[in-house]
Amino acid sequence: MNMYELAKNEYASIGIDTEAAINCLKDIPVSIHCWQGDDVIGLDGGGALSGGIQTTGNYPGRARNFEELKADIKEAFSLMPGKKRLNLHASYAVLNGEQVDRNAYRPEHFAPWVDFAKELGLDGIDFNPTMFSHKNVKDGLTLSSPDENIRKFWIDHCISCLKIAEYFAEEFNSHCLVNIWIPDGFKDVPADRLTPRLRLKDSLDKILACGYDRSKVVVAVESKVFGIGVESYTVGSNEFYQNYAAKNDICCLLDNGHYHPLEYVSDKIPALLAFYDKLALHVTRGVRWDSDHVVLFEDELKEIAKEIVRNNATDKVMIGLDYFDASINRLSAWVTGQRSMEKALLYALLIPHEKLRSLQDSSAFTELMVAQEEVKDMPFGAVWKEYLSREGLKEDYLTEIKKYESEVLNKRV
Ligand code: RNT
Ligand code: ZN
Repeated sequence: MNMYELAKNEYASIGIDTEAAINCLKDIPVSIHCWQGDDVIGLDGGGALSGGIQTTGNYPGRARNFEELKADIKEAFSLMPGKKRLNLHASYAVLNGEQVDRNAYRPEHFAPWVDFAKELGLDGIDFNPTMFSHKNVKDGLTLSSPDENIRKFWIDHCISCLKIAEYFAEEFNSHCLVNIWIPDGFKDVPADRLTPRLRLKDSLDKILACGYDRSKVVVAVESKVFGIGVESYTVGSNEFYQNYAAKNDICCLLDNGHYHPLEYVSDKIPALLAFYDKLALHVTRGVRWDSDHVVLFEDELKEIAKEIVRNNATDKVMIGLDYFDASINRLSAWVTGQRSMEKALLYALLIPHEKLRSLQDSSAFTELMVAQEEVKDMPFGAVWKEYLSREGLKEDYLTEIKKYESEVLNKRV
């Protein structure tokens, strides 16, 4: 018997069907962010990265244009198992020299991305208005700015993004998630915490009132605890957006770097599933703060995956990735993070949740602790390797990436 057969038998002895787990995993879509490839710079010349987020490191080979970014995405995606979606920011518009600002972007500016995503056989495209790295981020504010013209510009940007999202949804016959994140906040103690939030609320109302097709486009709002340079106050806080989303029948997007380090998104997922049909994630890895390190196969990632799987929420939780590391090979960063997410989902699919749940419900906490520890010793690695091989992949991706580095990335000087 090979390793997989042995593992299959061992999992069967605890009531787990590894074939069913593998079949389920390959159909769970993961939305992969385009912005790991170019350090969140974008293609529209908006300006240096701003908004309290930062990419650090200077590893050679950053994609500097659309062609390079496409080539890197193609290479990286070819090493990722499972069903993939592409997550684009509006700043990745392909403008071909046209003088058009973000409040007037049109579907045609993203048609080359649609062609590319189809060429790669992707499941769909998700989208994000880009309300940072632009001259109209005035005094750090966008949708909550006291300047009406600034607010109007960003409202129009979001509305244009909703139209583009409808186009994506139609092209792929699959929903498009539009995630609204703004950097708005204050460095130091505010004199008024309410009015900026009322302005944000009004801006969101105006955006949602544009009449987008709710059967195609899913709108989410992403909260945050703080950003660099805006440490004292964030307009789009967790409470603000959760209430806004609930009252307006839209979605919350939870980025696990956006809470106090002792607050866990794995605990927030089931809290929201009690109230929402859908919710979205930005899976990241914060090291002491919202540092957006590459996602690794760690405890909190496993807990997040467990909450998705054991609550039968693989079609309710829209999984997206959000990290950017410029200190290591960017393709390796991409693949390592995506594979970690896939691993965590597989790990969660191989847990006897019903049995554990019944131990909890019968207050058999001694048995529950022992059983949960036993799961950790199961031959997970053999099932992971089998999944990769069925996806036409090997465990080793670094050899291929190093080859690409020497043949392609190192020539970008
Ligand atoms: C910033 C948010 C936001 C961005 C991306 C680029 O803290 O996490 O989601 O990282 O939109
Ligand atoms: Zn995020």
